[in-house]
This record gives sequence, structure tokens and C-alpha cells, in this order.
Amino acid sequence: MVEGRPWPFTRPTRLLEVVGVPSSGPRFMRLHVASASPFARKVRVAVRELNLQGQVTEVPTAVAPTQRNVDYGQVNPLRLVPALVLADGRVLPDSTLIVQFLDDFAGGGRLVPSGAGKWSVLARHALVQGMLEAAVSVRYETAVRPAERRWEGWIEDRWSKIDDTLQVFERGAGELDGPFDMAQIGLACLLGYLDFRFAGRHWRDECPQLAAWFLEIAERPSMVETQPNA
Ligand SMILES: N[C@@H](CCC(=O)N[C@@H](CS)C(=O)NCC(=O)O)C(=O)O
Repeated sequence: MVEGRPWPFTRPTRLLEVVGVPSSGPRFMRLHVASASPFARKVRVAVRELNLQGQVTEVPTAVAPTQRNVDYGQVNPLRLVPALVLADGRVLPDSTLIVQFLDDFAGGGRLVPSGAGKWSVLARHALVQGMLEAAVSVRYETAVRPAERRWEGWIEDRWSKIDDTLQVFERGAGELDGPFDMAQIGLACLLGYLDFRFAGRHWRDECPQLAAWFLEIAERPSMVETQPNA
């Protein structure tokens, strides 16, 4: 755990005052989220899978490239969601870090195994994280960047990374029979994000095994309760 260790972040009090979240009580961790963010969804799903809803309050937070949220910058200077604020004001600023912290907090070894399977989960999760970053950057390139400055070759390059990496999971889809770990959670959030933002990509056409897996996974309460809606 983090108690007593040096910490690089100062106490973020101002935003919490602004949004009026109580500073005590059972829900003592604050999770900054945005409904559309697949990174935030990864953590929101993890909170539910670990049964930590009673300890975590979700704080909807407005973030977007070029729209500087000065208040949130006091919590996370990168102004990215998610970020987890602990009861004493310390901040964990990244989805992968937060999921690993929450897994430890809940006893450890459920979303990231501590034994031999650890590196397999972390490696698969790193591939998923790369796909998430590529998909979100395509979203920004197409929805935020002015049309006259758009670079189609760059967008296509991101898509080819996503398509090639999805095929790695499609060919190894048998591994998805295992527990709903951090890699699987990330993959489910990625597929949900493709449906949400890029319905025209039809990823299921090339990934029938992943499509069958996702059909079942999408029914889990943690996935249903965290559907993007903005
Ligand atoms: N590596 C970060 C990435 C988080 C991220 O990129 N979040 C996006 C939302 S999907 C964001 O906050 N974007 C705001 C911006 O780029 O200004 C993580 O895993 O948490």
C-alpha cells in the first residue's frame, strides 16, 4: 500500500470544494470519470468487479483536448481522466495504475494475478492499452482537429495497428476463457468504445470469436452499468 511513502502530488482540495463531494463518509475515494472515456470505464468496471462501489464516489469531470479545465488541473496536471483521489488527497493519475491499486486494496490477485500469470495479463493489457490509445487518438483526430488539418494517412495507420492487434486476440481468443482480469476488462472496454464511437468499422466481421466473447461479457452488470452515454 501507499501509506508512509513519498508521493509526487500535492493535495487537490479546490476541485473537491467546487464539486461539493463530501470529504468523509464511507465513499472515501473519489474517481474522476467521463462517461465516454474507455480508460475511465476500465476503472469503473474494475470497481464493480471488486465490489468497491461502497468506497468509491464517481465524479463526472469535463476533459477535452484544447479545453483547459483549470480546476481539474489541480487534481491531475495532465487533465486526463480517470484519476483516483484517496482520502488524504493523494492522487493516482492513470487507469492501469488505478486498477492495480484497487486490486491490491481489495486483497490482491483478482484482476492482476500475483503468480505466474501476472506477466501474461500485463502483456495482454499493454496491447489493449495501445489499442485504446490509438482509438482515442483517432477520435480526437476526426472529431476535434479541424477538418482541413486532418491527416488521413495517420488515421489509417492507427486503424491498421488496432486491426492487427485485434487479430492477435482473435487468434488467441481461447485465452479469453479465463477470469475477467485487467486485460479482459480493457478489451471489453475497447470493443464497447469501437461500437460507441466507430459503429461503421464493423469489427465483428473480421473477429467472430471476439464478437461471441463480447456478446456474453457485455451482459455482466459491471459492463451494463458503465455503458457510455455521452
Ligand atoms: N494513459 C491514460 C489515458 C487517459 C486518457 O487519455 N483519457 C482521455 C479520455 S478517454 C482524456 O482525459 N482526454 C482529455 C485530453 O486529452 O485532454 C490512462 O490510461 O488513464
